[in-house]
Amino acid sequence: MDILKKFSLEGKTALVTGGAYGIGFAIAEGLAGAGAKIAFNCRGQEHLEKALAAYREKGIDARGYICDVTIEEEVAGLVQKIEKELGPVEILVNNAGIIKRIPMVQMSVEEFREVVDIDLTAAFITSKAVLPGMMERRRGKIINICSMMSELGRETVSAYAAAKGGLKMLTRNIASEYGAWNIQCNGIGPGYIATPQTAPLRERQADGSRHPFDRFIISKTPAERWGTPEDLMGAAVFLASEASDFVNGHILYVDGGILAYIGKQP
Ligand code: NAP
Ligand code: GCO
Repeated sequence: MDILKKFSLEGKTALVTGGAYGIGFAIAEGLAGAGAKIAFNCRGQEHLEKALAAYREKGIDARGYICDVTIEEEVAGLVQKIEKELGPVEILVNNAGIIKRIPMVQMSVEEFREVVDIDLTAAFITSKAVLPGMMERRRGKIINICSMMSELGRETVSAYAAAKGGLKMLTRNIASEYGAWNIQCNGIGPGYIATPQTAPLRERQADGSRHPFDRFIISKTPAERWGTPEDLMGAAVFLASEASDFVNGHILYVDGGILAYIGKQP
């Protein structure tokens, strides 16, 4: 048996939400490397154009669309366009997300709702848009990008942790409700990854020293480094491929060992 064929995504269409840069871009690149046709979305024309150029530089003929994943009508239109241009969405990666680092007692309800809307409700919206087609074809892959905060809390990220904890359970519920249609819904839980989203946590201090949070993460990670978006490619290809057909409702943590480690003695 050619076991590598189990990891092939040849001819399958993947939608990566928020795939203009960061983790989404790297996951899309990895899926393309395994043969998938790539569709991605973001909210801004400038990000879209930069992303299309970046995909072309990588030799990837990605299709990009402007779509806000919190707006059901926009998502419905996105899926229709992709199905028309690339074919049915067989792989959905719910990656789009934001974070607001604000102490809970200072956070407004609107700010809390915005984070939950994008990081959790949007995954419900996009999954609901692709599930009927997956059910009809009796196969499909949904991958939700969870987080360390699906398991752990920390100061200032109450909305984000609530959303990512909910996303873990939405993942398990989709797996439970649609497994009978040969649809697998799993999560990837990245550790601390060097992207624009975490740039504020890695900024050099005025004296040129590392950010205290940067030093903290290094001390909490057995790998003694931040992850890169590319570290997530293999997990994404695995969960998008036939190789994971009997894996369902699982959150695969790609965190350099943070969740296993008490942390280095100061
Ligand atoms: P990022 O660099 O901030 O990228 C986020 C992406 O989401 C951008 O492409 C952004 O595009 C898009 N986006 C945000 N809101 C959107 C909306 N309403 N509709 C459509 N697109 C939207 O973040 P990242 O670090 O790559 O993180 C990607 C995912 O991984 C997020 O879900 C994040 O929570 C999760 N994660 C990140 C880390 C980490 O350490 N970086 C670790 C664990 C999990 P536009 O702004 O142009 O729309
Ligand atoms: C933070 C970070 C984290 C990461 C990621 C960790 O402020 O703690 O942004 O939330 O983004 O989610 O897995």
